[in-house]
Amino acid sequence: MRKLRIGILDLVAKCPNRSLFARLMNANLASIMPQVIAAWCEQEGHVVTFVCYTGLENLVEELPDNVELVFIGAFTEAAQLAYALSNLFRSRGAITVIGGPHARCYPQDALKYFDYVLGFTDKVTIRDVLQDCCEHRPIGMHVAARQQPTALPGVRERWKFIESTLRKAPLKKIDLRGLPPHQLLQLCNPLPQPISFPILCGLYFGAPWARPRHKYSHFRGILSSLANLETLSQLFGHSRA
Ligand code: B12
Repeated sequence: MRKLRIGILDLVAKCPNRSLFARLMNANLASIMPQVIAAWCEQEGHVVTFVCYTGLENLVEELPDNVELVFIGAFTEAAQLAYALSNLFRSRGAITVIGGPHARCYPQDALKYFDYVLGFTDKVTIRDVLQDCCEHRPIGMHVAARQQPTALPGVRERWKFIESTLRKAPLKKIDLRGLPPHQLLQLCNPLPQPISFPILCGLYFGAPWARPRHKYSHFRGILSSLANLETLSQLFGHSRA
């Protein structure tokens, strides 16, 4: 397979927003799947540029002009922005893919604006898109795995992409660095954590709400949590000790 230049956009915001709330909070709403897809694309040998759009970035400048394939993750709130971006990248010669809540809820609408619309997405789905990677216009191609992925890359594999998003989240950054590993574990307990719950869950557990109901999944989940925690304690805990 030829090496592709890939752009991945996680649309947390639907438009520019420089409010204090957006600066402090928006990066906490980042999704896990764009990071997962970035890691899978790199594992397939492609070159990835990853951007979590929180409303502060200049989107036109953030992705290189010459990306050949663009993945966009969007809620329906940001669907209009996603469609406009798809149009822009297509006009520059790129192939575009949408995934996430909007693509799951309204695939028929999204198909009018994207080459690929993804439902459930696992590594095989991504590999299929990477191998096909061609125009599907005027109506895109709907691609979906039969079920949710049974495993997701952990913190170590996703770290490059997590880190670029963490830099945009001043509150959470303080949370993480001040805490020893056993408190990190408590934070990972899926109880309400007003500021850092969503991204912490994604970060440590690989989105526990997304785990498949499988007889070994709990055990596997614990193992992967421990691996993620070990990585995090290496990254944060030991440097403080
Ligand atoms: C956890 C959660 C949150 C968390 C984390 C959100 C996040 N950024 O990840 C928090 C609390 C922050 C949140 C906030 C909101 N949420 Co919410 N949330 C959920 C919930 C419960 C689970 C989603 C999840 O992470 N699943 C785990 C992942 C791994 O699985 P998945 O979502 O099914 O995704 C699969 C595919 O869609 C695909 N995929 C997912 N993302 C991407 C990205 C790309 C690029 C690709 C190719 C594929 C892909 O791969 C996955 C594996 O198969 C869902 C309800 C549900 N049960 O699905 C609602 C849900 C997604 N949320 C919803 C809404 C409306 C919101 C808010 C807009 C609410 C609000 N008014 O503020 C905000 C928006 C936040 C933002 N801008 O980012 C709606 C979305 C509806 C829509 N059409 O957009 C849902 C469906 C709930 C509902 N039924 O109304 N949410």
